[in-house]
Amino acid sequence: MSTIERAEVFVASPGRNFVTLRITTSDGVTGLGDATLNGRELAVASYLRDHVVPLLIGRDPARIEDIWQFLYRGAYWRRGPVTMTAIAAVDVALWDIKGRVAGLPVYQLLGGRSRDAVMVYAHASGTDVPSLLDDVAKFRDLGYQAIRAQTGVPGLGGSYGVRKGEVYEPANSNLPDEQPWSTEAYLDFAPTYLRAVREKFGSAFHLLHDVHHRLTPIEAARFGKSVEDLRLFWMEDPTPAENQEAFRLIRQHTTTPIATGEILNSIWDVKDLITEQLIDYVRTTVVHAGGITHLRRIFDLAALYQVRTGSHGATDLSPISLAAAVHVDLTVPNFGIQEYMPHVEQTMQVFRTNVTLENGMLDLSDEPGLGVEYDEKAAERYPYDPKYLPVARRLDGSVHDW
Ligand code: KDG
Ligand code: MG
Repeated sequence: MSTIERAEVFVASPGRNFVTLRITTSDGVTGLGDATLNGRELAVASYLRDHVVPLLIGRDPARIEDIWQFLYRGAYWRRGPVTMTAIAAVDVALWDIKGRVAGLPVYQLLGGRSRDAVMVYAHASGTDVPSLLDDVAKFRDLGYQAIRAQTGVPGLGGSYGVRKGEVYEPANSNLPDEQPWSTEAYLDFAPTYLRAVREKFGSAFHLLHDVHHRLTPIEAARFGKSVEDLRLFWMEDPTPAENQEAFRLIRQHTTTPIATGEILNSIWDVKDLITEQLIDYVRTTVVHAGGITHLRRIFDLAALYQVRTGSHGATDLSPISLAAAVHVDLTVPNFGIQEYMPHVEQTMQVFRTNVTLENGMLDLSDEPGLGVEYDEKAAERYPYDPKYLPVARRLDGSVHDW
């Protein structure tokens, strides 16, 4: 029987920080898992190195479900982003190994294709309305069928979701960058720029918007109502995810579809949102919600309630996670959309993948496993570079949700 012989954790910063797990079996087969938790990378690296790797050595890599249960139930202290990201890295690496051993891409092991390719949404942003409209035009001309629109709010420096240069990188500072926030200004401004996008481009593509946990339930209800005629594909994270009752109130007031889940980590975190049909899209990911094994479970539950998938896919998810997401997205019956932001060149020197983008759709070729290689030597050129995500403060100086 083949056993797990080695599990190594790499922390590197090829363009941004990534934590990568590589599991090697006694037959010399390797599998890769992403363990990146933006701004808290070393917590997951230590969880893996100090508490998980010793448990893996000698186990049968084919027993993915059993290893998942062992790491989850066996830890006693359950859930949470650090634990679930560490378990995800192991799970994804084991699916990679299973595919390589079988000589099949992971999506074949998951039941094969339900679709030919995976629709993604691009991130258009600007510092003001004209620059946002130029950016939207750029993505439309590149063939994207869905575009998320964000701009800074006038009079407030810096806001989530706005790119500086080619890539959006929110973890931008050695200590948190404290950014001002005014809900009143946002609520006045955001509907006007979303309207400007529809007025200029019509309904030629799906339009998305991320509220990034900034509103109270009644504010979110008002926002959703005020943009109903714009037919958003979704409004994302209207309120902080902890208060799930909030979604009930929002639902009572608006038909704008709701997406949430990028910071939720388990099926228990999304159970009520799904079973009470309080959301339309669940945004949990392979990397932060326990890997392929657990994400499939969440998506199957969602399918029962006509909730579709819309996995998080910002650049702080490594190319391993993007590939794993595409394998899952290709197979699940209730796929909705996949978030996609291209990684920078340094990142792609370290992670080589077979994921392709054409007409706003992702696909991958039939290499066994996930189809990703990690170049350890190249990664050594990019040492860890600690960075924090920003913190938002209201204009009176008090802390707001970022
Ligand atoms: O690390 C935080 C980012 O992944 C997050 O701010 C991006 O909200 C985000 C999104 O929808 O991509
Ligand atoms: Mg988001």
